[in-house]
Amino acid sequence: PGTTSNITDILTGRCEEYRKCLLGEPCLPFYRNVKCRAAVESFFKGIRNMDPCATPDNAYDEFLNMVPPTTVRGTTMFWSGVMGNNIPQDVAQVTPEFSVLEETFPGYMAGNLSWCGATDGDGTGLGLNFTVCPTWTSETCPNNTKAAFWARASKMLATQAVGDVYVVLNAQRAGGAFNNGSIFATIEAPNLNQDVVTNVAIYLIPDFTLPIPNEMYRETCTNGSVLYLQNFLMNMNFNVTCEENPKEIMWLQCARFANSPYCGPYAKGTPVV
Ligand code: NFD
Repeated sequence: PGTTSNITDILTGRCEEYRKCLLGEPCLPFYRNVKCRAAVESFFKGIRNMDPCATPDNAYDEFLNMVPPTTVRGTTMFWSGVMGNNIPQDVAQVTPEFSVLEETFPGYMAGNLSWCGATDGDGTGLGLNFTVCPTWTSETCPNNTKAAFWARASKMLATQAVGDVYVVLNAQRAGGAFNNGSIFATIEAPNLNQDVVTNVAIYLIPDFTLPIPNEMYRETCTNGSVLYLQNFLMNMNFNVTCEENPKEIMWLQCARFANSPYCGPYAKGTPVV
C-alpha cells in the first residue's frame, strides 16, 4: 500500500489539535505542554533507516511516553474483527461513556496513516519510505513499522484501563469472534489489570457488512470462541458479562443499515432473515 506522503505535517497538525483540546476528547493538563515538533521527531526516531519488517518492539516508546494513551475510568473500549465499518470508533466518538484507542492522543495522531522505515533511503534523507510499505501479515512481515506502533499503543491502553472495560466483537467473524491472533487476544486482554478492572463487558454484534446474514456461523454468548474468551477472562479473575446485539452499539449499526434483519421491531431473539 502507498504511504502518507505528508505524514510529518499531518502528525504535527493532529498533535496541535489534540494538545489544544480542539477535539472534545478528554483533555489532560499534562498534554497541554506537549511540544509537537519534538513529539513528531520522536515518532520517527526509532524507525528511521530501519528495515520496515524488523521494527523493534520499543521503537515508539519515547513518543508514547510523551503522549501516552489515556482513558477516563470505566470507559475503555476495545474492538476486534469489526474493522470494516468503523462502528466502535464512531459510537465512541458520540458516546462519552466509551473511549477507543483511536480517540487517545497517539491513536488520533496515527489513525488511518501509512508509513514505514527504509534502509536504502529514497532520496528524502529521512530514512523513511515515501513510496510503498510492505503489507502486514504474520508470516511475511510481522514486525512491520506500523504493526509495532499499534501493538505498543494497544498494550499501553490496556495497561492503564481502570473500572469497567468493553470489547466489541463480530459474532460472524470467520474463524471465531474472539480471534487468537488478534491484537485484542494477544496484547490487550493479557495486559488488563485484575486489581483495577471491575468488569469486562463483551458486546457481540452481527456483521452488517455481510451480503447475506450467515446464521450458520453466528456465535452467541454461550458458544464458540466467545464462551472460550469468557472462561479465559474468568480464569484470570475478571468479572465478565456478555451481551448479544447490545443497544449501545446496535443503534448506530441500525441507523446505517436500516433494513437489516437485525434491526427493527422483530429483531429481538432470532433475527428474521
Ligand atoms: P482486528 P485486533 N499486526 O480487527 N488496534 O484485535 C499488525 F500490524 O483483528 C487499533 O487485531 O482487531 N496489524 C488499530 C494487525 C490497529 C495485527 C490495530 C498485528 N499483529 C490494533 N493484528 C488501528 N486503529 O488501526 C491485526 N492487525 C490489523 C487496537 C488487521 O489487519 C484497538 O485498540 C486490521 O487491519 C483494538 O482494540 C486491524 O489490525 C484492537 O487493537 C484490526 O485487526 C484491534 O486489533
